[in-house]
Amino acid sequence: MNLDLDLEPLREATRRQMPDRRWQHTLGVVTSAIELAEKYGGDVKKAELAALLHDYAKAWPIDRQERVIREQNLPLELLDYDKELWHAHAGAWAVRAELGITDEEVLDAIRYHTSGRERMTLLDCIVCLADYIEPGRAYPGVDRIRSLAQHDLTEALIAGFNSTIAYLLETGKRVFPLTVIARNSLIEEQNKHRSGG
Ligand code: DGI
Ligand code: FE
Ligand code: FE
Repeated sequence: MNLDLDLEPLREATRRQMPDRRWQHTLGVVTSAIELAEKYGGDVKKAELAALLHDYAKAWPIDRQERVIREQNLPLELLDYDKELWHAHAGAWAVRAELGITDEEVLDAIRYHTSGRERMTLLDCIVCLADYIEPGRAYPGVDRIRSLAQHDLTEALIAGFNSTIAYLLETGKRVFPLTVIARNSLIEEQNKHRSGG
């Protein structure tokens, strides 16, 4: 797909899906994703596009998100876990169906931006981490994740997943297995890297 595409109509379409607070978050994720792509040698254009679209379905009514999951044959297992996980898969479907986005790497980065997945690509990591550290984020531990992001993308993302998993444990919620798999996979990556393999 031609990534020199005009982002302006996509910006407008995305902004229309959400209240202003969520749009400001989206702009923050775009800024952080571009910075991370520049720092870690990622594809800056794909990072910008995926970040712009990552929360496309986030503000949709929850029954609409559920309907997309059921009708478009997305993983039904999602419905057994926190509703916060649904918008990522519904959004990846929607930006293809409604906006004509066909780049599979971009679609995967959107699809897995909440849960993560095994062997996350650089683009997956950039979008997921940008979501954790964008300038508008304020939660306990965000500054430590921001500072880790200055020098180690994998370490920072592990810290992000640690904070999410800790929060889910504290609040008695189920943990989507793919998040545990994503964290384990990043730790394996890190160990390989550290042992020089
Ligand atoms: O959409 P955003 O709020 O910008 O951020 P997100 O897409 O990363 O969603 C994060 C929320 O998802 C966060 O409040 C925790 C919640 N969540 C619920 N269950 C899980 C989960 N996140 C992950 N990674 N794994 C889960 O099992
Ligand atoms: Fe999200
Ligand atoms: Fe987000």
